[in-house]
Amino acid sequence: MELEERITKAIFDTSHKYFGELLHLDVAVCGGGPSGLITAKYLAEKNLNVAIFERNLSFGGGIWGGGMGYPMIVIEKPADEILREFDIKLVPVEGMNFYTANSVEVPAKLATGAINAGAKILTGIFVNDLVLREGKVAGIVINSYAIEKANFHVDPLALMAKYVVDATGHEAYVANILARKNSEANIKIYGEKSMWAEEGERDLLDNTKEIYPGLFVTGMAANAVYGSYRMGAIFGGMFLSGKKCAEEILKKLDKNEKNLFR
Ligand code: 48H
Repeated sequence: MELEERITKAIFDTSHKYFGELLHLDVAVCGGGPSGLITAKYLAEKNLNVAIFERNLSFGGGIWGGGMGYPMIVIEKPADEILREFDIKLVPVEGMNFYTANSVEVPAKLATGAINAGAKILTGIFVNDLVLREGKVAGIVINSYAIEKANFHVDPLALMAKYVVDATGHEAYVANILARKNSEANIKIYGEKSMWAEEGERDLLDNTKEIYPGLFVTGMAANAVYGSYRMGAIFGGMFLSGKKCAEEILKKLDKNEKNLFR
């Protein structure tokens, strides 16, 4: 066999196995920004089969650019505790209840944490729809983002999941799809408001929840669904929201397993 052939075969064979493991996920996380990476880490470390689907070729969402291109983000307490778990360096800001962190180090280490915990990250994959079963979200519909961008009529593929997380940021893409295509779901999307950092950060935790059986929202998507404020380059809420989302899913999984064996 020529080397070229062996390279192709190695990629085909391993990809076949890799995709095979995604056919029935415990949790499908849509979007690989901070909230999605954190949700995935805390779920994967409980030995769940978790994958993140990110349309871009890189994960990290809105962190890389820091604040208007200055390579720093702000993290307020108590979210710093989460960053310490990912070994991210924090610089205290004098007289303030917050820290700065480097906007390149943060996404790199969040992704490392999620991958080391066992989560898979698929990039270049666009979540374009949901699978529904009897009033519950039961999976995601995916396509190559390159195909979507080229506007080719190529049918997507579907993956089943016990829970789906909308971590698509400002667009709340997945929740919007559910609302727009399925009027019987009766989901109202309020849309994000202008900037009010304190209120936006505060609301984020309350807004992080299951919005429809099987579908959770986290991060900016949660505020977009429930009509709360944007907050600029302060990210503590995103980290806390990602962790809360994982905890809520764990509670539900725990309850369902108990019901199963009752
Ligand atoms: C696959 C998709 C799809 C899709 C989108 O924007 P993000 O960083 O989102 P969060 O909520 O984790 O963090 C928000 C934060 O970055 C932010 O924007 C803040 C704090 N803004 C405040 C302000 O005032 O502006 O990441 C979402 C990710 C991105 O990487 C998208 O490419 C991806 O989701 N994505 N991936 N399928 N349909 N839609």
